[in-house]
Amino acid sequence: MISRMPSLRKFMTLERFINEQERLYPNATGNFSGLLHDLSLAAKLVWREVSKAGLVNILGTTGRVNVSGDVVKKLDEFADETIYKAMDHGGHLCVMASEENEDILHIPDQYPDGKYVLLYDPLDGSSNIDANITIGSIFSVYRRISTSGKGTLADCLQEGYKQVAAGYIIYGSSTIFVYSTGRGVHGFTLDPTVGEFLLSHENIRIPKKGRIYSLNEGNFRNWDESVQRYVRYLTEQDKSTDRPYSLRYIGTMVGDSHRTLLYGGIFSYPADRNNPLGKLRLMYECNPMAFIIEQAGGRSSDGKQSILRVLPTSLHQHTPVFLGSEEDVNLCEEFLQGRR
Ligand code: FBP
Repeated sequence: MISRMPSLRKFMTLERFINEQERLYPNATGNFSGLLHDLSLAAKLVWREVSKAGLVNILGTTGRVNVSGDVVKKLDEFADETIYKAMDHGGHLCVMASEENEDILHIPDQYPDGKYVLLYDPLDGSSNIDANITIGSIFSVYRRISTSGKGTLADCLQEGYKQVAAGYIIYGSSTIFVYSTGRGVHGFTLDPTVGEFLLSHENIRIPKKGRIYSLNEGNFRNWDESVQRYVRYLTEQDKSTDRPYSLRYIGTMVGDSHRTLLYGGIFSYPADRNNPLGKLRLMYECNPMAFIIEQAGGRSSDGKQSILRVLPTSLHQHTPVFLGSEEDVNLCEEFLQGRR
């Protein structure tokens, strides 16, 4: 007898979930699902290299420097090529852009151009790779705005609220594929024994308020006075407002944002004297993470407005970023905007 017990949910693979979501759209062509399927394969291929990084000659640097002046790690390069190759032939995309490449990445002529655009950070948290600390990959999907043929820079430079999907893969104690298509945020944990992402976190909701703040406090002296005053406020003693908050900082945006999504609180990389526009990239890091956090009931901000409303002007532009629980980001904005 087939039991109807809820435990059957645990056999919900990412593949099956994507197909079931597609059935909710009667006019769906399968293109979008195909794109997400290819992304999940790319994630498994990157996970395979990441999980044995210490054993194969893939730690260390390539000696190259990317467009943002970061030294390119071998695993960065591997992940970049792997995601590009997994995504270039499915006929779902008309153009891609990667944090590791200065210009947009065209679809090879032998493959058809599709109606979607993919932006990705192949490996987030590069400074943590060789120390075997949590790292991740981040992706962001838009519909093309150009009509046909090869995609363009304009297809890539769309505001974050126009994303049709976004997500990340976190390579930590376990590997989790977290994404949203605008219908809630869901997480799938990789079961290496069957090579499948299985539903483990359905419809994630971020707590309204947290007790954790996450930023590189080593930059304190270089911050604007309003940011200093906000962080000082979080570290004062006052039980009635859950202060002092606890400081947690991995130095990998995916890891710090994932913890913030589950536990609440705030993650931030403010502007400072060394990074007057912040350090993190709008298109590859901040837009997709802001989409996830806002879909889960949280908030994002560049200090003035939602990250998703920031007008992109260049592929590799940076932005100050504050994201997390609604009440925490609201409070942070009060300090940043001098209302407190
Ligand atoms: P990349 O590794 O993709 O370049 O990402 C930048 C990043 O590592 C983020 O993941 C992280 O939040 C931040 O930089 C850490 O910066 P810092 O070392 O200055 O605190």
